[in-house]
Amino acid sequence: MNKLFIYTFAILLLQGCSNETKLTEEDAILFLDEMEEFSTEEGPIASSAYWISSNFITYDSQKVVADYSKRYSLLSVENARRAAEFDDVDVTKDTRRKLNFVKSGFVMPSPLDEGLATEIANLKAELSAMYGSGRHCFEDGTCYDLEGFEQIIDNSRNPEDLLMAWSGWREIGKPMKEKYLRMVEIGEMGSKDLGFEGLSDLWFSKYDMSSDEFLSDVDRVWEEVKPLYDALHCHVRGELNEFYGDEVVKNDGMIPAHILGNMWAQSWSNIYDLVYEPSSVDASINLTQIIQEENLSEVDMVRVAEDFFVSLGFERLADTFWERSLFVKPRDRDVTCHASAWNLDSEEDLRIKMCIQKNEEDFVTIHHELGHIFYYQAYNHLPSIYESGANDGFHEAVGDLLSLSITPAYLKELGYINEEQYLDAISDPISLLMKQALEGIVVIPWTLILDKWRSQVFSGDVEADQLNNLWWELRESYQGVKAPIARDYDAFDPGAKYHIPGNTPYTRYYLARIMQYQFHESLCNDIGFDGPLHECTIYNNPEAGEKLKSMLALGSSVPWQDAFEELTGVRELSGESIINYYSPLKEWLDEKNEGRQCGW
Ligand code: X8Z
Ligand code: ZN
Repeated sequence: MNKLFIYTFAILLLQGCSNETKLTEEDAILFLDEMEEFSTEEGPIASSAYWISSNFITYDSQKVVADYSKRYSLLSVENARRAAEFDDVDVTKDTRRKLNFVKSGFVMPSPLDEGLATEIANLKAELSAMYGSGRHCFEDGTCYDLEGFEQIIDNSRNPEDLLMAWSGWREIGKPMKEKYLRMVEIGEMGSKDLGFEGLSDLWFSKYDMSSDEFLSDVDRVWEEVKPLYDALHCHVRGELNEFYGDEVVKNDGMIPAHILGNMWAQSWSNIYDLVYEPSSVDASINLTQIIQEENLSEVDMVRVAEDFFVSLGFERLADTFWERSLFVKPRDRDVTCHASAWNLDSEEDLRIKMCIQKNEEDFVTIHHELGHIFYYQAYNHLPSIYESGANDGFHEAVGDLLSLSITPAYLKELGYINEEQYLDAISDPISLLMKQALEGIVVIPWTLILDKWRSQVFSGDVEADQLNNLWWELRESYQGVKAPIARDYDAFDPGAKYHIPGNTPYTRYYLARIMQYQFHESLCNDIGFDGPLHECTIYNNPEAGEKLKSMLALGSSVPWQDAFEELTGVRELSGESIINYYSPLKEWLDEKNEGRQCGW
C-alpha cells in the first residue's frame, strides 16, 4: 500500500515537473512576440548607428557602430539559442518558419562571448571603414579614391593609365587580409555555435531547400547561360585585340582585367563603342547623353525612377526619403559611396545612400536601389520577422526587372527621344542587346565567383598565402579574365570589392540576374505583349504592377518558390528566359565569331 502510494506520487510528481518545463506552441508564440518587440525596439537604433558610421566615417562613428553591433549581435545570438529550445516542440509550419528565421538571421555571427563579440564587431567596423575611406597615393604625391580611379578605368583608353588605376585601387586590399581572416575565424565559431556546419552552411541554408540542392541549381543554370557568355567573350576579345594590339590583349586566352571599362570587369558596357558599330548614330541610345542634354540633376534622376514605380501603382515615397537620403558625394568627409538602400524603422523611414554620377550606369543603379525601397514599402505591414525578400535574390531583382523596361518605347514616352530616334533604335536590335549583354550577361560569372571564393576561405580549405591565387583562379576559370600584372605576395584583391570587407553575400546578385528575365518574360506575356522581349516595357501598366506588388507584399512569409510561382507560374530558376531574350544577339555573335578561335 505504502509502496503503491509512493510510486503513484512519484509518477504524479514527474508528470507535474515535465508539464511545467515542456514547451508548447503557445510558448513559441509568446517568444516570437518578444522577438517582434526586440526588433522594433532595438532595430531602428542599431540601423541609425550603421547609417551614421557609413555616412560619416570617423574614429568615433566606428566606435559607436562597433559597440551597437556587438550588443545587437550578442542579443541576437541569445535569441537564436532560445529559438533552438523549440526544436523538438510540435508547432505549426508558420511558427517553425519564424523560429528558423530567428536561428539563422546572421551573416558573420559572433559566439556568445563578450570578448569575441567585441573583437569581431571591431573588425567588421574597421574593414568597412577601410573600404569606404580607401584611397591610394602614388610617389609623385597624387592621391585617388575609388571614384577617382574609376574615372580612369571607366573612360580611359590608355593602357598605362588603366594599369595604374587598376593596381592603385588594389593597394587598399593589402592591409585587410589579416583582419579579414581573423573575422572569418570568429564567424566560423559563431556559426557552429548556432548549430550550423560553418559560415557556408549558414549562408546557403536560407533558400527553402538544402544547401547542396541550392548550389547544384545555381551551377545548372550557369551551364545554360555559359555558351552566351563564351560567345560574347570571344567577340569582345577579338575587337579589343584589334583596338589595342597583341601587346595589350592577345586574340586567344584570357582578357586582362584593366581594359574592360570597369574596376572589377563585372560590366563591360563602357567599352560598348569598341565592340559594336551601330547601323546609325541614333540606333544606339546613349542615356548618359540624354541625362546631360535633359539637364537632369541627381535628384531628378531619382524622381524619374520613382515615377516608374508610381506608374505601376506603387505609392510615392515619403518626404523623409527625400530629406534623409544621400544622393551626392559630400566634398568634405568620407562616406561609403557604394550604393545601398535602407529600411531604418520598418515603417516610413526609407532611404538610399549613393554618390550619384550623371550617367547611364548610375541611372540603372538608381532603379536597382529603388527596387529595394519599394520592396520594403510593399512588405512593411508584415510582422518584422517576415520583412525581407522571398529570398535575398528577389530583393536584388526588383529594380533590375524595371531596368529591362527602359526601352526605346519608354524613352519616347518620357519625351527623351523622338519618333525618328525611336524607329532607328528598334531597327537595330543588336545594338540594344549588345549594350544590355555587356552588363547583364557579363556580370553573371562574376556573381558566382565571390561566394565560391568565400566558401573555400570559410572552410579553411585554402592556406593564407594562397587566398589571392584562388581568387584569380576563379576569375580566370569563370570569367576568362586575368590580372594584368603579377600580383604581389601580400596582395588581397578580394578586399578591393565592397562586398568582401562589407560581408554582403553575393549569390543574391546571381539569382537576381537570372530571375529578372523570368519575371520580365512572364509579365510581358501577361500583359499581352507579343513583340521581341527586349522591346517590352511594363511602364505604366497597372496590371503588371499589381502582379509584382502582390508578390512583393508576401515578404518572406512563404517559401520563395511559392512567391516565384505566383508571378511566373513556375517554381524553378531557369536560364531559358535569358536565352530567349538574347537569342538575336547570340545568332549575331555566332556569325561574327566564325573563324575566330574562341575559349581561353
Ligand atoms: O552592390 C550592388 C548594389 C547594391 S545592393 C549597387 N550591386 C552589385 C555590385 O555593385 O557589385 C548591384 C549589381 C551587383
Ligand atoms: Zn541591391
